[in-house]
Amino acid sequence: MKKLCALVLTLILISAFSVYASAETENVAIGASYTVNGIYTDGDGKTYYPDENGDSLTNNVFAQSASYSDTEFVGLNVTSEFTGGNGGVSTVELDLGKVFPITEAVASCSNLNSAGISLPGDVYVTVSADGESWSEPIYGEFEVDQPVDGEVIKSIVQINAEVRYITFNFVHNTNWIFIDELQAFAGDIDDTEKTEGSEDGGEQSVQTPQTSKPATDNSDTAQPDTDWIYLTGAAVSIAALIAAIIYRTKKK
Ligand SMILES: [Ca+2]
Repeated sequence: MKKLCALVLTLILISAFSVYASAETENVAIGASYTVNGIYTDGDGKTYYPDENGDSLTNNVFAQSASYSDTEFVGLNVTSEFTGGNGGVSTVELDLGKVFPITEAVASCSNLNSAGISLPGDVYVTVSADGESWSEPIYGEFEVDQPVDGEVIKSIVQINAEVRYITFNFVHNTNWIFIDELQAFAGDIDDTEKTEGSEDGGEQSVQTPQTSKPATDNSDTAQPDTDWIYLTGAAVSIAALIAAIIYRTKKK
């Protein structure tokens, strides 16, 4: 009987911590390679607010403030050769190195209107597992409804797909967009979309998330779900520990 109880308690603890572990997400974009399209070069070949070391966007370092003088920022300009020829949309092509179950992608942007730097009018991504078959655009939402001038603001894009390549598209409101970090979080993907789309024949390795730009604020939905899983796991663990203590106390 004692062994059975110990076994049951062990299984409860293992399952609880498994739930906790699976609820975690990890930024798998750290150190990933990327290509920036939209850095401005003038007629003399001088570049402005460049990506000095070619790693600013995935070095897991964030700017200290929204100031354009912080070298963590890469400046994207609407009059750059690429962006001017791309309808006023700068892009960053991110390669994660291999396929991951990506829950969401995040772009960190300066909001410094006094210096002519504004948040993108829109941030949207397209994603691919193989670099050939791409999703429809998936739009992000800023982390706050009313971004404060002078702060760095994140745009969060819900992905929920198996992807390796993520192309961020930044639609310019004004001349300048400044980005200091891009993130891609891997974790348990919500496969609701996959289930609904299973009638397509299942040939495509990339799910095609709905092109959506929700008017309502759904940006917090994923995080509370994760929190509830974590809290449930923690509660089960605590209950199992208390039960073990009571059991041992009674045995004495
Ligand atoms: Ca950075």
